[in-house]
Amino acid sequence: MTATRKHKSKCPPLKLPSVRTGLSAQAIRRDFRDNLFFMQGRFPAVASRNDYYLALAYTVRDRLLHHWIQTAETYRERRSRTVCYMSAEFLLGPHLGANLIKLGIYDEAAEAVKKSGLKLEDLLDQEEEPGLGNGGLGRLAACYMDSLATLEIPAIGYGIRYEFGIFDQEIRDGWQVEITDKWLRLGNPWEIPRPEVSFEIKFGGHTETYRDEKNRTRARWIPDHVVRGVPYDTPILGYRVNTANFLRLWRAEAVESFDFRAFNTGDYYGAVMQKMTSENITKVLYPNDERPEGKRLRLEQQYFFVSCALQDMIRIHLQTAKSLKGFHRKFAIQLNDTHPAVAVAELMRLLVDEHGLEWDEAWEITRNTFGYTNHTLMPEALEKWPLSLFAGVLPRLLEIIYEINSRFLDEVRRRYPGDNDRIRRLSIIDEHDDKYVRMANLACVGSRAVNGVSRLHSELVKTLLLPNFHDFWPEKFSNKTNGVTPRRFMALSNPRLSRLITEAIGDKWIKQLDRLRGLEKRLKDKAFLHRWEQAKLANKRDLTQIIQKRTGITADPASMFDIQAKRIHEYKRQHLNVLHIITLFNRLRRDPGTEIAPRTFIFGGKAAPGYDRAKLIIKLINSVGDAVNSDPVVNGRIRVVFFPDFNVKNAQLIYPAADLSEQISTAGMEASGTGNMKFALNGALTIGTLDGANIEIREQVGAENFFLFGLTTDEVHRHKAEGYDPMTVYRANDELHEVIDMIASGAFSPGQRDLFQPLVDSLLFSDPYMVLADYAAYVKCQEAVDAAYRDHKRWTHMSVLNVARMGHFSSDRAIAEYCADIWRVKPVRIRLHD
Ligand code: F58
Repeated sequence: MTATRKHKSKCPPLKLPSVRTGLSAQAIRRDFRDNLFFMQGRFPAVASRNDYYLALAYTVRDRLLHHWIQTAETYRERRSRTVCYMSAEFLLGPHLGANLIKLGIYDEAAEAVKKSGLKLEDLLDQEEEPGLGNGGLGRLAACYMDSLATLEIPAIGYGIRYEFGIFDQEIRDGWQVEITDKWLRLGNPWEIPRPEVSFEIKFGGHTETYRDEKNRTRARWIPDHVVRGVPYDTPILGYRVNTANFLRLWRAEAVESFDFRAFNTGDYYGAVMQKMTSENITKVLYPNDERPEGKRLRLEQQYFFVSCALQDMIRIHLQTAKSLKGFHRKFAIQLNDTHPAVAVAELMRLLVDEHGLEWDEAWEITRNTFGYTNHTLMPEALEKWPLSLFAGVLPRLLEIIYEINSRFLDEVRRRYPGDNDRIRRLSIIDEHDDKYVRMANLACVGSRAVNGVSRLHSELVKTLLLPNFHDFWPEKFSNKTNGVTPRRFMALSNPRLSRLITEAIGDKWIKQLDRLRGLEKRLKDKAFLHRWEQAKLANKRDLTQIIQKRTGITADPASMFDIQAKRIHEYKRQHLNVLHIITLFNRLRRDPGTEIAPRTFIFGGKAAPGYDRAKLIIKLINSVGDAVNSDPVVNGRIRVVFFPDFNVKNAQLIYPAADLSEQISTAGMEASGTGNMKFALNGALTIGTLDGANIEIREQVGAENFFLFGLTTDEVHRHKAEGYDPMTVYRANDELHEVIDMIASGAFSPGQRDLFQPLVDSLLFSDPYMVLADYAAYVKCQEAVDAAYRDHKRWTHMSVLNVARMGHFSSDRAIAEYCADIWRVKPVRIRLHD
């Protein structure tokens, strides 16, 4: 029985005003002022905007804690089965606005701060977002945490508390410049450190065997270095429910006893160094597209957070259970790609070495605990660790992986006697040239379920990526098409459209996105359609102002906003978009009377710091922009904008203002995409290839409401097999020829003729992403887009239909599928008592 209830039974409850939990504007205002005083130690005359932001954030956090404590208590009493989402990245975005929406107190908070002479928007803007992820994979983890809480599923997110998240991007002279992200500089009111729940993590050293008290041979790991993992918890509230789950991120610290050893020998600086190296583990997020090989620190990061998380889960389990036998019934762990896959071996180590279970029993638990989600087919992104590196950092884990592998390969041999090639392909150890640990193989062997993130991708996982595993365990494989949260990406970021939708169909759509279908009944309602257009226009006006402020470029809100915002990568083909822009540029200059709908081409996205060609694409976009934006003949009919620093906060401004969403990856290369969903949900139409979730989006919204072009996955593969020659395509298409020649001749790089040569050469001599092959179809499809946009009524109609039919792409639907098919977990209703 809880302390509060004990208290209640003894004496009647005190009639206290709901300090720290009240939801009225008045209660919020009172606590806001209190927090300014007691948390920030400020009075209004000297308080900074950040003080006010923090005071409001604490006011909201108090309300979250109320939910959180009730949730934790209920889960504990009920011994609820819990989902643990393990991910090296959580790209959360700012918390304040999202929490206000979820608590249903956005307007009340706005009123409360207004009474203090402040604007809620300014305080929201003050929040530095936690950029603890690179892109889609990290953002998906954040959307899933939101949906888990909203669906009232007991869940914990486990990850890394990077001190420096993804870099901030500035554009100087058209080039990307990376600036260190310092998200913690002004404090983080959303996290609560829990130093009392910390764990020690071993690294390096060697192993030895010994005999235990039952005379069993056991292994012991003697590390040469131990690091402490300290958790920082961030509550994750569900939408209009009482559930508050949490994200537990681990920070690395030095272990004192090790410091003492150095101190005792008088090695003061050695001790300080030890502290610094320990803390390094969680210093910085690795940007993607850097090959994992040789990245010792990254392997250390992965093992560090995974071991902390598993030790924490064991601790939680043993609070209410006598043994670890039922661990897999208490927890379902999802591995967000292979970054946490070392967990398979670590759980075995903890169960066998630390908790004395027999191998078979431990393996039964382990392989019934994990699920593995794959997010990429790109061979260079498949994680593998050189054996020597792995052995040096995690010697005991490597022994365990060998044992898992040897037992697994015995099973394979029994099923396919003499098939040594198959054994080589399935082995967790790659012995081709250098030796590696293949993390995807470890994840497959150690998981009950393996899934891809769109229908096409899940098929390709079965047929191309892991065909041998699919042969061996077909029942393990399934598809879970991604989804996005309508709370952040509609209700919060697009209040105009959200209000209109709510007026038309009520507000249940925010939790049951399928209800958007109700909008189809409004297709003949002229007033509604007019307001739809007005909402989009107002969003575009807002974005125009921001663009002006951040880039100096004046965009016309009446022009079509054609947007490609995502990481810069050759497979995503931002350069195909650029080739189209140059084509239009040439057409307008050749024939100044050419009639087109005015367009603003907007790009956003970061390139990995070490990915030179992606950085060159950014420079090309800006250089073409300079030429186009200043051309008197073009005269503003097309404009090009590179919006710097695409992150969650900026994304929330960009999606609502889009007319056209560019989803133009080479077929078979984008696992799913989630930006495609966010754009469409906000009323943009898509121009896209048959790739990732585009295929399902097109099916849902109707082929007639989607601009399709380009080769299919099969065609891409066939072309490549038949010896695709981009030069032939270049020679055969006059416009393409002209565009490429301009780039090559320095038309966009005056004084630096060869600047873009690496890009041109790659397109002409190999073109692995089939940019030239898809060029003509893309340009033609863009003509259809132009015609559709000029018919405003038709466009609006298509826009409404897109939104109305996007319900399937809610992360609530995706999470419900994971719950039913993989995790087998049920909701737990939380009741709030005062
Ligand atoms: C993305 N992967 C996929 N990886 O590219 C995208 O199609 C999909 O929609 C999304 O996952 C969610 O399923 C992705 O974002 C990374 O950023 C990795 C981070 C760690 C290093 C390697 C890339």
